Amino acid sequence: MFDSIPNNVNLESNPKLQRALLTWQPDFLAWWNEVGPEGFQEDRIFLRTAIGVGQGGWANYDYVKMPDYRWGIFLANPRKGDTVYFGDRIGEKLWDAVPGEFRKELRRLIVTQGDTEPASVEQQRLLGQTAPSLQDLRALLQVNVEEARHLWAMVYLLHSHFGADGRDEAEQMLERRSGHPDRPRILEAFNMPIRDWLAFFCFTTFTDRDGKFQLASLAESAFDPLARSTQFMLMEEAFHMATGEGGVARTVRRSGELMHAGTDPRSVGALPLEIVQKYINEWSSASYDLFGGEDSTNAANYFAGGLKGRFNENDPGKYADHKALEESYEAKVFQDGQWVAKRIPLRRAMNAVLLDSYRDECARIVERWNGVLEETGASERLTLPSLRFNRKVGLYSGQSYDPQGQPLAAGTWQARRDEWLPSQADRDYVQSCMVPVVMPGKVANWIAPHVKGIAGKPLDFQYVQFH
Ligand code: BYC
Repeated sequence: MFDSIPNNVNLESNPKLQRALLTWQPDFLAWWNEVGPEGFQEDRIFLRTAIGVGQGGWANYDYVKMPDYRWGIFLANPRKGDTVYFGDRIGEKLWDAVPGEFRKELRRLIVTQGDTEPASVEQQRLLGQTAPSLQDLRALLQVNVEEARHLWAMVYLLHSHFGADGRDEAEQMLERRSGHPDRPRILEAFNMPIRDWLAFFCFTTFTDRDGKFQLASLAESAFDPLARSTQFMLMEEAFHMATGEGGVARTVRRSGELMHAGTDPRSVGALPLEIVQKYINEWSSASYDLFGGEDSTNAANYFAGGLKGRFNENDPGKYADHKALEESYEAKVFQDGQWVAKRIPLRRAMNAVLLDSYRDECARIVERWNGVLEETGASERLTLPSLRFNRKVGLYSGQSYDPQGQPLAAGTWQARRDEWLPSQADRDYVQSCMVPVVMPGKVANWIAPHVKGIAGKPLDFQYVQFH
């Protein structure tokens, strides 16, 4: 079996770990068959498979049936230094094993991270049925097998460093289900349904990008196996985010071109920009919540312990103070009818600091979508909602704000909700546009074509060979 799990963690020499993974693997495959992508399991998909960190490239492309995908376990190359560089333990040697005092916290971080991976596969399981092109179908299935590999990456850490507890957690990872009333996934955005491709593209833009920022901050961890696992995962994450950004860009290109020509997108089964805007509002705000509270003792403890750093914590010149004990973070909240400045000691504000970096990047993406609209000649523009909009977690969750971040009087939210977030009618309309297109090189009417194929292949390449 271990020939079939590509790895650079010396799996062959660790019989105990082999036994643990051998017990878990059939359950993983049963999970994949039950709630993985529906249909297509017998088809040959042109997929990227991670193969290592060697000089010949880290992945290869070939046709593979998804159940035969070789879900591997990889650590990125060692970091330059070998000591902890933030928090209270600066200068200590990086840890190869879990220190007893951080066992609970590290387990929790790894379980929370790991839980999102199968969750996203479950959320996306029906989308293959309505893919707007063969290349999009391939992209979806690529994202799905790689999220499943990320589950393997976290399960490897649980099995190799957390004993019986880790094995239990790995099993539970396969038992929770996205949106299940009794056994939901841990974080809320991973219980929201993704029923159409506009939601998929927004999810991969905004929610996968939370993944990027969380993985990047775990890649700073003093616990070296976690840091190097998440570093490797980031290489795959780039394609997922590009799928989202490119998908929304193609959607608004199509709508913008129609509008510029004087055609209402609805009249030809394409997507009006106001619906696109509502989806952006929904998925960006749900993803803001994924950063946790702006004022968080958990975050302070993670930073102090060296478990989770800031984005690019170790980049030269980025942060002058890696202890973060002196400074504070200021947030403005609306309380009792007025704006109040709230000062948070910096360590407790680490979620807010990470969220700010994330939002800056999201704002740049929305600007690129606006660049596409400009190219089409359409005058409409998209916006990114304020960090206060539609929050269920953190400082802004107790009061309603509009997308510009202005407070709303009691009762206004319910009355105006459908102006800002998709209504049932909006979702039904988007669903009605989702017609599958599987002819190579062809694309559904609501979205512009790709401009480039995958791995140098032409646009009309047979990305999926149906059985
Ligand atoms: N939903 O101290 P607080 C990805 C809980 S995405 C539900 O404010 P903390 C991917 C929290 O657990 C990246 N509950 O926040 C993307 C805590 O519970 P307790 C996933 C929430 O702990 C696409 C309480 O509220 N990775 O990879 O500092 C496809 C107070 O929490 C939520 C990670 O998240 C929520 N949104 O930060 C596939 C990294 N937010 O203590 C994959 C690991 C908070 O009261 N996780 N709570 O029981 C973490 O670093 C942290 O757990 C969080 C929360 C950033 C999520």
